[in-house]
Amino acid sequence: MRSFFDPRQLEHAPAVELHNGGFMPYAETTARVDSILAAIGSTERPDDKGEAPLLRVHPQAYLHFLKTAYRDWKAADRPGDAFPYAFPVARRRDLRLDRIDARLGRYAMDACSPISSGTWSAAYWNAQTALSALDAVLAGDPSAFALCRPPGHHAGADYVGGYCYLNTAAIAAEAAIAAGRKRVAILDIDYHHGNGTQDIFWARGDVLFVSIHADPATDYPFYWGHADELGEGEGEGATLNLPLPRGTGLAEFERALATALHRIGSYAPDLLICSYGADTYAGDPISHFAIETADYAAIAARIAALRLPTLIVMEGGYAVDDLGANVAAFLSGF
Ligand code: OKP
Ligand code: ZN
Repeated sequence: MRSFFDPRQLEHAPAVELHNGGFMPYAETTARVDSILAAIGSTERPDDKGEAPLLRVHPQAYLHFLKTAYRDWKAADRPGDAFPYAFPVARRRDLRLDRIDARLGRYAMDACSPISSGTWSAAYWNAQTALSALDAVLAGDPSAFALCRPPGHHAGADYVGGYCYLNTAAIAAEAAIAAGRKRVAILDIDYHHGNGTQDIFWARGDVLFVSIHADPATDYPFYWGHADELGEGEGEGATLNLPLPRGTGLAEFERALATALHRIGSYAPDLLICSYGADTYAGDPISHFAIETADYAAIAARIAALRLPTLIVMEGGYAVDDLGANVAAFLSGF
């Protein structure tokens, strides 16, 4: 399988995150990439397709914010990386936001996604990586792997969140539609619900969003991913959430996967995008499922049995020492 990655994705390296009331070392480290690269062998550099494919998902004002936030933070004489602290939860409208603090909160859903000096460059090349892997699939490869880092699935059209800045799966889905594909299915099997992807396609009937994740009653992102979220308007019924309890192992995961794959099969998409997180792993330091390394090959083989052209986009996975083996096992199942 062809795999894609750009070293500029490593330029995003925040020092700390706000976690359970204190600043802790940032869990979404560049060492994650080293682990994956060592296990999967060579990758190809993506082409540069510019900002047009990003703008199919994210507004220009949001991209401008991502490009300028760190510079503006430093211009305000702030230490470290840029963090938001005030959020317009009741109503968001077009206000002139002169303070960097106001802009940070306007374009964020949480305080888990600091902006560091290389965040824009990393997110930009991250998106290009997804787009070049998509090209391989559109050109006829049965599957391709985009080593996306930072992850993307918590980022909405105009908000950062959960270590995510640009929604790589959504950017790839829109690029596939622009290239003539009529129906795209996204299967998100990261431990955390992909709230950003769900939001972006909430009212869309041409993109099916199916997610298996930890029950938001116990786990981040809390406010999305409940079973009663079904989409709206044209998108009503094109969202399927399958929350599972902490402690879930392969057997229960595969029951949910069967439901997910059945729905995707009946939708009959032209393309499948799999948002793959290896944080369902038993040894993951921030998550609570019990999937083992070898299980990822079995899970992937079931997905591959759909026989759909499949783009695999990397999302989370924080057990750095075992991450490469988990990703390699998953890719081997295809
Ligand atoms: C990203 B992905 C605050 C605790 C919450 C956010 C988890 C983001 C996971 N620091 N952490 O879905 O793997
Ligand atoms: Zn996750």
